[in-house]
Amino acid sequence: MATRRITSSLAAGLWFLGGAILAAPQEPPPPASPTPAAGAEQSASSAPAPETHSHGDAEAQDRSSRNLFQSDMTLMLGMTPRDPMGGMSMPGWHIMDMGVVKLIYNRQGGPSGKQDFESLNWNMLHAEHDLWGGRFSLMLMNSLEPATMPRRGSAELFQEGETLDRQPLVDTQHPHDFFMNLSATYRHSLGDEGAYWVQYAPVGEPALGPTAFMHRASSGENPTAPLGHHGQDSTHITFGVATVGVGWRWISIEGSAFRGAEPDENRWNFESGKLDSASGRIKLSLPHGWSGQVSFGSIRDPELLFPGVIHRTTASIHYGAEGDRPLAVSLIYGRDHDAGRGLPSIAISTSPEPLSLSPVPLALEHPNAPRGFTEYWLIEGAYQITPNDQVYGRGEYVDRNLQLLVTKRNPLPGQPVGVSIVRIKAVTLGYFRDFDIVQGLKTGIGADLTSYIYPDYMDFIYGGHPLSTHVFFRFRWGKPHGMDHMM
Ligand SMILES: [Cu+2]
Repeated sequence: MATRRITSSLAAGLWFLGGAILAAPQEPPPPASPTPAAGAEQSASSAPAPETHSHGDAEAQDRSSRNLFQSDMTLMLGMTPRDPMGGMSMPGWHIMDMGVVKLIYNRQGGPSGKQDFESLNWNMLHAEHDLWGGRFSLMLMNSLEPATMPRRGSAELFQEGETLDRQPLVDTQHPHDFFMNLSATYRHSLGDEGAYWVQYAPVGEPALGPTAFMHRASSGENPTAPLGHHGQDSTHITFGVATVGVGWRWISIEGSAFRGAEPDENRWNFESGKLDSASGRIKLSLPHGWSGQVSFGSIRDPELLFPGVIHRTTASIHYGAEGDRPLAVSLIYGRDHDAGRGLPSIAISTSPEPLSLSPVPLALEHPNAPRGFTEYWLIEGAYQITPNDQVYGRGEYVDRNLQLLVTKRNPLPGQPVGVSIVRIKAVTLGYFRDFDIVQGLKTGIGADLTSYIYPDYMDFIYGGHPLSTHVFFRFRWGKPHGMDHMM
């Protein structure tokens, strides 16, 4: 099993690399404004980045040589008041390809921990063209994680969310779907400092939550999904999203209609259904690298096992989110409020079918019981000490359903369940080192360690002081359009 995964991980690398090589000659021409040469990604460049003119030479040089990677699609697609492309005209099609493969040894500590070799990976293909005085973009993002991760996903102590074989995933981060994004976006400027945008995505991200962890500069090279993923940014893979947004100078307002269900167990397929959920977001983009957002979503039946409407509220503050600085930090809060206020979302006795034939083993109590809501706090940061050395870290404080953590499975219909919420703290520290081996491919190696704090009565299931670790190689290629000065 593990050997097969290593083989498919390597195959994933080759497959993506093929894409990278194909896309390489199609790098966009440099914008008219002076930016460092594309090859200056991590080496000091003498040409200052355009937005650093007002700062000292030393700072400009520092920024162009030490900056963090981000792959925020809203920036790439121009879903921002100011155009990161700087109004550069593109009469033809411009195609950009970028991606990441991480080959990981993952060892989660304690009696509930597992160990595995796995690969986390994605590739993004982005094409854009001028249209009707604005810009039209197509985005395709894929991941081979359904083949390169264990079937249940990546072992991660205290992680919950989604299912396998109709049982909840516990201590496991689900693999991402093969289709992570497929979207069409139209952006039109309103004067020099404003814009509106519309997007339709058979697979995409509604205007809800912060930039997903894997695209954030503040995540650095951290290969792990936050424990609060399912209360903050889990809607980043949503099958069916329509979004409109408008922004002026430092503020933008966006709204989305989308399908609430989280991806199902088949990670290769395309899912469809009614756009039954809605969200709204206000984003601020402040001077000196600061940004933030608040958003609210009403999500219908996100979790298969716990039907019902979830009201999600998120708020976040970010520094260095554009990946144009050596330091990026995010503080994120998420809250999932159960519209049923934690009461059983479906009474077993109302099921029309005999229980054994019921398509879903219905939970007696929602994981949000008994308070009716769960909360998720996160602080994370990454710092580029030198152009080739990075430290990253994350601290989390999250609500978890105790019964799931203890039994690792869903209660059987009719079985009494404990409904206590337990608060878990987790802290991760990691270090990453880049090597320049192959031109055009960024290679490096990293490792991290995670430690946890939880109530003593859980020692029997998690042990005294579990420590979890990742050791990994990373390959990365390409960079987003219009961000040559940032990468
Ligand atoms: Cu995810």
